[in-house]
Amino acid sequence: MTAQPVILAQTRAGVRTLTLNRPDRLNAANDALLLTLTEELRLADADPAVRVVVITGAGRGFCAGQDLGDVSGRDMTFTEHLRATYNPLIRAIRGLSKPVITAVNGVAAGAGASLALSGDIRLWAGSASLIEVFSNIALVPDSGSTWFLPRLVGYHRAFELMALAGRVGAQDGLRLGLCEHVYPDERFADEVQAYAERLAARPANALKLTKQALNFALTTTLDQALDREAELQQLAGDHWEHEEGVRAFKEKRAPEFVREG
Ligand code: LHQ
Repeated sequence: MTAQPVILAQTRAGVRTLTLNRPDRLNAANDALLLTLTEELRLADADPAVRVVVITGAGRGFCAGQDLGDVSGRDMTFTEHLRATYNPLIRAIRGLSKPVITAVNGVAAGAGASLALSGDIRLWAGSASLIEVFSNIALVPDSGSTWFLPRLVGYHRAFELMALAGRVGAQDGLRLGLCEHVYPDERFADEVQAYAERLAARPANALKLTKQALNFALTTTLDQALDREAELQQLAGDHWEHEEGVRAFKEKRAPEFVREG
């Protein structure tokens, strides 16, 4: 019997979809899944045919966090394990030069919740939910949850969600700003693909620089953000996409930001 790949990958219309594929464990993460996903992100970043990356889960779950039945990480300390697997994954997503959509098709728990929050765009199915489940097993939130969540909901709501490990359903997720859109389960995959294709038609260089600018601004002063904007605007303004955008505006037509080669 051939083992199932832990990550399924396919590209359609400039959209690279990476599917966590351990559905009988709600896509709980083992080292193979984490390392393969990180490597797939590196490949997607380097592939000019890929303009947007989608991360989603197979079956009824998105990702239930660390596989608690998998002891392969336990020859390392917790610190070593996080530094070797989860941290490079979250850094790869935040540092990717292309937009990453986390398409949360079901429950996202523990490090799976961190993964769900790490996308540039977060789309949830109606049956999706998020649980900062760590305190149920007396652990500290990791894989970026302590950074993402208070920035989205403030310290106090973040602390409550972490301390009580409450389940946030899709409508509350939308209200709290944990996702941008919620789509019905039966249309979810199609809606995600359509959204991703819309993003793929946008100016890739400008989006890459926008991501850089926002990531920088999130941890800096207004003064420094203004300086960085001025530098990045030069890079955007010197790019053919800008010329095309202005020409299209003057010619009263839609800009064409996708070029072969
Ligand atoms: C699972 C898991 C799972 C294995 C469901 N593992 N099998 C980083 C580095 C180092 C160390 C530690 O941690 C970390 C970061 C972390 O992520 S810590 C947090 C680890 N995750 C959890 O504690 C979540 C545990 N799972 C749950 O609380 C529930 O399964 C949730 C709330 C996610 C979903 O509940 P249900 O929808 O009721 O599903 P279920 O519990 O029936 O799960 C379905 C199956 O998936 C079941 O297996 P079975 O053979 O009985 O059908 C579960 O055992 C399995 N599963 N999560 N993390």
